[in-house]
Amino acid sequence: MIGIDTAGIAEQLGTAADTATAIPQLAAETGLDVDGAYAVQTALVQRRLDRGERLVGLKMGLTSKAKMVQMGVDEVIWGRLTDVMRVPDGGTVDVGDFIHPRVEPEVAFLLDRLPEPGEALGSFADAVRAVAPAIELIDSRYANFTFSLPDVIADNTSAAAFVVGPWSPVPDGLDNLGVLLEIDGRVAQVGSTAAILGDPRRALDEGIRLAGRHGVRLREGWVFLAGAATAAVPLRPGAHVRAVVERLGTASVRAA
Ligand code: 0L1
Ligand code: MG
Repeated sequence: MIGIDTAGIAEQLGTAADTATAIPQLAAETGLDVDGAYAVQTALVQRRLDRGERLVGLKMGLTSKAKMVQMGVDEVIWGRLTDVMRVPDGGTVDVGDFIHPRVEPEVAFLLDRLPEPGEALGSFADAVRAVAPAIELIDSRYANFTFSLPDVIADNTSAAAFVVGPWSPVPDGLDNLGVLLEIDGRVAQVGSTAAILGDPRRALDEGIRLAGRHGVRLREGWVFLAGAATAAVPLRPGAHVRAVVERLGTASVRAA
């Protein structure tokens, strides 16, 4: 895209994340569109890879009506996950490392071998080795957690940290499992995996298709976060967060 300072925008977003300092939205002022925003995301994630982080997965964003309404946008989006973003199940995150973190309950897939470009996608059970309950910690780098679609794509879809609970074999159905988000033992959000594009398995098709448009192939062994089953909840210091997914179990994290 002519005239867009992709590297400069990526640097601003990366510095905002590194210093936990919110910045104003960038897209309207710079004329960034969706394709340009994915180019910024690539540069932003490359900045992490250049300092030694490894790509370990892909996440889908805005996969539920609740999220689209909460954020005022209307398209499924995707972002990249690195090893440094992964927090062990039952581990601790420091709220001070983030600007205004929120948590949301998700379903994670452990990817098996996916088709080569041009090969047909086999069954979901062939593509996915295991499934797990998960928590995504999102942290928009924009002031007031407010952004346009290109803004949030450029910001790696607010990806900040994630927790994956115990892996289970792929169950027969994933499309209507109950989901709870608990904070300090109290139910904060209730939902169903049906909120994730009607069936979280669809999120994988979308991820392969949309990331493929930008030349990104999902890899064997990667974690795939299919999307949130409820709206996201602000993460306060001291909170103990649990995501419970029917038949899959629990993932948890503490906030320091
Ligand atoms: O994972 C998500 O659904 C987040 C996508 C970006 C929008 C947001 O920050 O809530
Ligand atoms: Mg999410």
